[in-house]
Amino acid sequence: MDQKNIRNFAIIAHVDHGKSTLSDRFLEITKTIDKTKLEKNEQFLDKNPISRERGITIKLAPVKMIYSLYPTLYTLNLIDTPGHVDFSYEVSRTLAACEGVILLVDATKGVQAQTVAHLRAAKRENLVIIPAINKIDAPLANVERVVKQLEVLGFQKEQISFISAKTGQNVEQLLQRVIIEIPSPRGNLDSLLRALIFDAVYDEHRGVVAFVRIVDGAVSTNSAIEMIQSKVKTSVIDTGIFTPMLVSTGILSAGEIGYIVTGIKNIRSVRVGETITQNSKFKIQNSKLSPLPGYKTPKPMVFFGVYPRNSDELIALRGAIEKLILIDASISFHEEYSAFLGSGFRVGFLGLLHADIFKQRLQREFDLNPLFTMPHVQYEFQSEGIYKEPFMHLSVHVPQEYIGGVMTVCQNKRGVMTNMEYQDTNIVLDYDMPYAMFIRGLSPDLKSVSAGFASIDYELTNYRLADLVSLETKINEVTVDVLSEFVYRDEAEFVARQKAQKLKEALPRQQFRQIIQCSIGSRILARDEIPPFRKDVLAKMSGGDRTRKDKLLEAQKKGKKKMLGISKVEIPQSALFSMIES
Ligand SMILES: Nc1nc2c(ncn2[C@@H]2O[C@H](COP(=O)(O)OP(=O)(O)OP(=O)(O)O)[C@@H](O)[C@H]2O)c(=O)[nH]1
Ligand SMILES: [Mg+2]
Repeated sequence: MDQKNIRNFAIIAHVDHGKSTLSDRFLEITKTIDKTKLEKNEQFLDKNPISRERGITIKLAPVKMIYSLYPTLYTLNLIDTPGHVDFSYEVSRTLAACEGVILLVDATKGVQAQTVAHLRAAKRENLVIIPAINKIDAPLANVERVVKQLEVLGFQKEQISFISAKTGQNVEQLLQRVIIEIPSPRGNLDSLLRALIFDAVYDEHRGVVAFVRIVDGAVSTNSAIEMIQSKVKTSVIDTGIFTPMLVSTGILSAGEIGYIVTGIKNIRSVRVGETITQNSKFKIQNSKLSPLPGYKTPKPMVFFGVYPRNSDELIALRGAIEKLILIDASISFHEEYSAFLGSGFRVGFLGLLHADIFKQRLQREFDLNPLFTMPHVQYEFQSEGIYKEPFMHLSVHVPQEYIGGVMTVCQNKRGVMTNMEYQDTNIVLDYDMPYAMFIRGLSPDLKSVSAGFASIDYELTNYRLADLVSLETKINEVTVDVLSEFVYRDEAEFVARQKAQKLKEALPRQQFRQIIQCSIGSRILARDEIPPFRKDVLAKMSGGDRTRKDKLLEAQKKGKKKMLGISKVEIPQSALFSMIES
């Protein structure tokens, strides 16, 4: 295919603004997928069952379409992207594979945080941007307001397409704009292969399948290839295009988007952002080849302890995690041990949604329901008692009427406002805030004070000193490792009291007294106790002399003491789980 008849583009937007639905219409117009099939499977490119069920895209999805704009037949490579902030990195890598984007804005919601964030990223890549307002059919559509918001972002009304991805209104004209306005790729067909890996999936039988944009040269089945940075070498098992199913073509050349089956067994050695080149006698030239600009590798930010509820499920759990990290290189994990829960794993995710999806996959695909401990972020240990925590730059987009609530929430979450800007009827508030606020309810709190209208975007900035203390929970002087955590010093007392109280409610009585303590080092912040069952040793004695009674009581006391002294603290599993899981 002549490069000048190729267009590589993505649809970007805030979550739920209609990207996947618009993709459906494009698939229909280009007859890539049969209309009846599309009717049965809305958001056709969301192949993942969890995606389908939640109505949310979690993975970018490329598809090749053929469209005739008289008198030419064009190849349109479309990449549908996820909108949720947890998966923003999927958007950034998509952009590097394209020459242009459709920026979609929901007419009922207007410009939201990811609209602005993705627009900024597309501008950074110097892409052609086609703005489109979607859902003009919706009763709540406020097209004029959204036009104003787009004008604030630098677009002119004349540039904007007004569409309904649902009814198909004006969608074909939008597709034609892609051909007319987005430039064709300009790779060098005759030079050495350079292919940018923008995604990778794992196939149990064929190893890692790299999703690539061929920048220069060509690649074919059986070619010897090499990754420029990792130096990993292999031979191409198969190569082809997305229909969106993988269909072999045996060759891909400059300007095209497709896949390369590498046979490599470890997804971590096929890094997204890597450049693939030829591995051949051209070695000398190879070494002069510059790698293509890669992407930021996503870093796990939220960590959970993941423990089998039953120790005989440990092996199955390890196997499942190993399989899942094979297909998702952004998850980190290592083994860990808890005196109370036994062997388990520490698993790191991009965010809470990412973790939630992982949890669901364990259940669905592996029939496993392990215990997830309280989430935490990674702290940097500086020196004795001195810690740093990750900070972010947070932008909150919200209609003016909810500004008060948003400011209160952000203040309570240790946010420091750095900027406030009016964008038509919307306000954008910028904050410096600890990233850990995401695991302390930031998103739901913002939603609840804004009737669901607040939307957020964040960028990690740096690690900053944090006044953190390690709050330990002890039962009868034994530290319960899985209940200990880092808390801010000024919240420690409150958290300690809450914890002790909750534990008191969760623990059943025992034969012995149970003393609950929450402390920082030797300083006890909260103390509670659960009295023992009182075995009524005297009940069966009628009368009897005083000394005998005393003797018995003494014996019982000793028994208790013994219990206290020697018995290991045993917490019933259900009680401990209920403490951890909430
Ligand atoms: N009324 C109306 N609803 C639409 C239109 N386009 C999409 N929707 C609805 O909006 C919801 C979200 O659509 P999706 O296509 O899944 O949105 P998305 O942008 O792909 O969402 P994420 O991938 O999760 O970010 C669905 O319920 C669609 O049916 C439209 O033009 N009009
Ligand atoms: Mg989608």
